[in-house]
Amino acid sequence: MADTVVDDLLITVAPTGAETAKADCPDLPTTLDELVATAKECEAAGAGLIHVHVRDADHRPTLDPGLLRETVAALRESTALVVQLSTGGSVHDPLEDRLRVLDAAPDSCSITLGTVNFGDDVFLNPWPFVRDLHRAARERGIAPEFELFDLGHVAALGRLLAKDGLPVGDRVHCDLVMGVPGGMPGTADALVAAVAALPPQVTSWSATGIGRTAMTVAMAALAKGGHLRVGMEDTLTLAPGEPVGSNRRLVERVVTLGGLVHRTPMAPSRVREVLGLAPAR
Ligand code: KMH
Ligand code: ZN
Repeated sequence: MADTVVDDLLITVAPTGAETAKADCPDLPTTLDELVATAKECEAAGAGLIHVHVRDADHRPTLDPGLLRETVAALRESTALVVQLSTGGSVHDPLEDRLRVLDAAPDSCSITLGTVNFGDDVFLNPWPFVRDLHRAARERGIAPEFELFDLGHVAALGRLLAKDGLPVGDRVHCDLVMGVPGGMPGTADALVAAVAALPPQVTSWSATGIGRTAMTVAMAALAKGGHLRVGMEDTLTLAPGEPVGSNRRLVERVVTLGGLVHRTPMAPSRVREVLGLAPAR
């Protein structure tokens, strides 16, 4: 894929994730009130899409269907952000529960294109499960974001689209998740290789670098015309020893970075168009 000239910038915020314990990071938004407050701040700062993992009353990751629905409703009530629910959950979640996430009817859902070692754990994504999620998302009018942790996942995306067709709205949006121990490294070289291998059906892509790879990946993605995902799911420090404090600061940092190359944050209404979704009601 040749470098693309892109004027606007889709900023996804992934505020919570499933891996960090509240006790280790009290700033992590784990309650619904904290999540909504973060979402509002990040929208005001320039985010257009929110990638959501939900926590229970003990701040532990959960895929509880009622909580997922409540969360989607609360985010829609208080923000215009495109709401993406994670179907990745935590490495401990059963596949059936992860498929059931779609019942909460988010605008978008993540779909990871293959199994990957994830630190000391395994993030399980067997091929039939990937196909089931892709089919179910299309049937329900949910726009997928294909999560690519490895070059093999990039190839698998091409295979999925060739076999099972395009998502709703005929748009294909994917996110390169780089720097997970077990996946592709968060380097400019790896990003260039992954972008070059994206299947031709891809209409937009973003990238995120885990931990200390965040800025390297962000700069490489901007240089290649990509969009960005940031948030405390992926990055907990602004610099070694300097906690981020809030998701807003991570969004503000990439708004500034994008501004240096004349990229303007996309409003949620524009993100809906990019993902092939109807305008919000
Ligand atoms: N929590 C990771 C095991 C996703 O949200 O789809 C998987 C993950 C990917 O975060
Ligand atoms: Zn996630």
